[in-house]
Amino acid sequence: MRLHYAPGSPFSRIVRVLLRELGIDCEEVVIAEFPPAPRFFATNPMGQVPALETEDGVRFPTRLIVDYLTGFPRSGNCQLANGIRRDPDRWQDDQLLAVLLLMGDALAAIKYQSWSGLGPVGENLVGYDPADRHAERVQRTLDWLESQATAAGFRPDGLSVQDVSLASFLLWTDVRGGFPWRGRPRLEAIVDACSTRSSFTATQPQPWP
Ligand SMILES: N[C@@H](CCC(=O)N[C@@H](CS)C(=O)NCC(=O)O)C(=O)O
Repeated sequence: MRLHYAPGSPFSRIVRVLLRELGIDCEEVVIAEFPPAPRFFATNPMGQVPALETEDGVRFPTRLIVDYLTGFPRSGNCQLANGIRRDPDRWQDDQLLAVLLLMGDALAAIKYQSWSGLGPVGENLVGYDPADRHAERVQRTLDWLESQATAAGFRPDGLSVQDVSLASFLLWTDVRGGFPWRGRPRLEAIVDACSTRSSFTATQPQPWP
């Protein structure tokens, strides 16, 4: 298996953390230029990382990679909760992960709109600023996530993919100019606990250039 990743990418970090928590051997290919060069569209037509080359094809986006990796047999000392759902009927665990990944997309959209430095190019026909809408979406989502979590995580049976995703996104905002997510004690406890794990310290985003 070969993972294409960018060192700063929070989506890539989710996958890299899971590989380490699950003890899965995988070659990691760093993509240094950002955005990935045009030739990368041949690997992922979205031109995005992460992308995981596997025996039967290239897996992307992040959700499909997570599905694949969480299906691997786990070693005895693995602390990651089994699978994405704690039981097959619990669709709410799937929903949590889906919403977390959408929140990551919204956070990235806010940051890139700001970093691009681009302003209005015409009349505003929708009557709102998409970045403001994304920011409100993220704030409401964080409130909802706080209501779904405990200080020990989103699941009672161990570190979950949902915990890893939350921490990857929020720690990324902390080193990329910030986003006001703190003040939610359960989310803070989850992120702080994740940040000290060896899987997280080994995959820290590179310093801001
Ligand atoms: N929805 C995608 C998001 C992946 C994503 O946004 N990747 C970023 C890096 S964090 C990227 O490759 N951006 C380059 C681009 O959009 O051109 C997923 O779940 O994998």
